[in-house]
Amino acid sequence: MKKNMLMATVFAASALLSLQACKPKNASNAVSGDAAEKAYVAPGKYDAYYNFVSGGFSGQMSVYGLPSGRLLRVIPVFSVDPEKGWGYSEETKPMLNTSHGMVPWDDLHHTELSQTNGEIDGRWVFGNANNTPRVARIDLKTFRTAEIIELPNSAGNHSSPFITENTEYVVAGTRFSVPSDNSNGDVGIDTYKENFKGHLSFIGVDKETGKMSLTFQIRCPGVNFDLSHAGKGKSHGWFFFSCYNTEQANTLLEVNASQKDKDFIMAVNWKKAEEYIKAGKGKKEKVKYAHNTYSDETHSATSKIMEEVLVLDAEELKDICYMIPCPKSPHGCDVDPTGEYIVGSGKLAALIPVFSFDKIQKAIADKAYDGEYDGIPVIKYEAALYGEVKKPGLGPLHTEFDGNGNAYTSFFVSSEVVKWNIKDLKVLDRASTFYSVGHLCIPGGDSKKPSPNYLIAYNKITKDRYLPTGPELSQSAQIFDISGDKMQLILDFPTIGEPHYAQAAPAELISKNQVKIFKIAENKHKYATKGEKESKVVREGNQVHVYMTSIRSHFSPDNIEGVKIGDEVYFHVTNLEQDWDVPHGFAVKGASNAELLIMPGETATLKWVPDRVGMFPMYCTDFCSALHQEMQGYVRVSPKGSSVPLKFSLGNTSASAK
Ligand code: RUQ
Ligand code: CUA
Repeated sequence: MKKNMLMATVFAASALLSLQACKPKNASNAVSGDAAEKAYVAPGKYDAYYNFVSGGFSGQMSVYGLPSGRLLRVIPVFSVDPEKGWGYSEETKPMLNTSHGMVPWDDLHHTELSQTNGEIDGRWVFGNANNTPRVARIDLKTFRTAEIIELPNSAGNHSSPFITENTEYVVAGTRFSVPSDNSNGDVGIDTYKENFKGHLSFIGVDKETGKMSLTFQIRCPGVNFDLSHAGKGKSHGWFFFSCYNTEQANTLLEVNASQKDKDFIMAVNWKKAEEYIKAGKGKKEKVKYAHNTYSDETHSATSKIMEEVLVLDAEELKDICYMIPCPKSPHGCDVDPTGEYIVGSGKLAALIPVFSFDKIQKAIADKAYDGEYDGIPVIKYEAALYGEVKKPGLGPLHTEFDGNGNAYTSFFVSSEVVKWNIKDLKVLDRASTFYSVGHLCIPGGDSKKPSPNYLIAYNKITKDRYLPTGPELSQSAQIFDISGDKMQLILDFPTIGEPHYAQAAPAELISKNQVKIFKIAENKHKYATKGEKESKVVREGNQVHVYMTSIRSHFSPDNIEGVKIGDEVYFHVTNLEQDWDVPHGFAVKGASNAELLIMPGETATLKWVPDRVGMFPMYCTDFCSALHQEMQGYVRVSPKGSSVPLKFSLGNTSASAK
């Protein structure tokens, strides 16, 4: 009997959610005449914005130009990338180190650009790893991942990497609550309510260098933290997190975590938390997490295992966290440019609640509470609520803002974007997406100063939108012109991986700071070879170090003999070029690592363990000049114990050819 009821609920829930791909009407004529012109960027012309798009299960971040939708770059972050040697070169392997050892893949959901005074400053972009909890910082001078920090006490770092208005902190809330790392994790899964905790991590960011450090964590009740955003302006000093599974279920969450009419948005007073840290209220706990940094001077990464974290307990310190009831399984949690309005998007709700920061403050002062949730005060819904947007659509997920008093919310189930006015909560416009839309992006849309020309919708399921490509079809982004009263679809473009959140910044903010080459004179790599004359091959026991240079169009040396079975060969290749956009590549037959792609002035190392006797060609993989195809050489491998002496040369014509 009980089982039947359970199954009935399962069917009801899945019936609702399988409405996931309703095909909008008028799909074919949704684009009007002048659309192409609006998205057109002529050959040789630049786009107006950089768009940083999360790659989801690709673990990378991709960069597109807006409004053209042209793909400019894929930045390797948490996943190995053979194209760029990321995670394969000896220099970059430490970047993917974790307390579990090397984890060569992750699931990157959100991108967040650094801010100064609540405005995008074009210095760094952050990304989160949703599987093995990590946060990465990408340097926008080089478009390379500069730092990755792992998060202890966490599992599934989803509500991350959201930042405060001066990039004081990058914040990360755990999606899965788990027993804390220094407690016994070998407990029954059904002891969720007693043993599972949710942790929020506050990662400090150095103002000058961007260097991250895990400043403190807040221990919270066991729930699933889903998304978050920082307060800004008047609400600077606060953070807001959506939570689901406040039922604290440990199985069949589809049903068991959809029981309550309302879950919560948790408001966190992080300035207060800082005071408690200063007052010594944090407890040091033994944990283990990796902190990896990449240096543009040594062109190498180092990984350090950290062993301690400062933890504040939200239940003990009653005035840092407050729960605000929010219908129903909230996902997105977005703060408008003024910092006054906090929008919660309940995946199963038929309305959008808008909370008021002023009212939340008053409710706290008046203690307008509805009891506690696991020791955290619960503010009365009405006491925090500014108002509700009625009948906006089905399955609201995320909201962005245009800075002109309007909000745009995505609806997964009804496949549309809905524009509404924040003050009077009236729906102003709706536009179909093709099909199930997730995140939205307006350039600067979560800052104090959006630039509201375009809105991009990132869609999950594209069905018949593009030419079919077997069982898996491309995910899709769609650009809407939002400069007028009505949203106008102007372009579809396919994306890499599965896009979740994305952000965009005016192009000139970033393009003016680009590093074009690394100065060879400043190369501090241990194995750098700064001129062809210094190139050499050195044996140290069974290790053979090749100090190699590359320049159009040869390697030095390009003939190597005397390598034997049992040797480990390290090719340390320095690219001697000092011109923009002249990388050289390097590959050797049979290597179990990917190629190297070496930028001008940089040194990179390929480790190769030859497995058989014979002749092994090596070559440049990047078409660098008219004689690129000639950029090649040989390594001779002899048997173990052979007496062939170690020899290396460039331009020596052999005896037989004379
Ligand atoms: S998610 S589609 Cu940010 Cu991972 Cu909402
Ligand atoms: Cu160097 Cu091709």
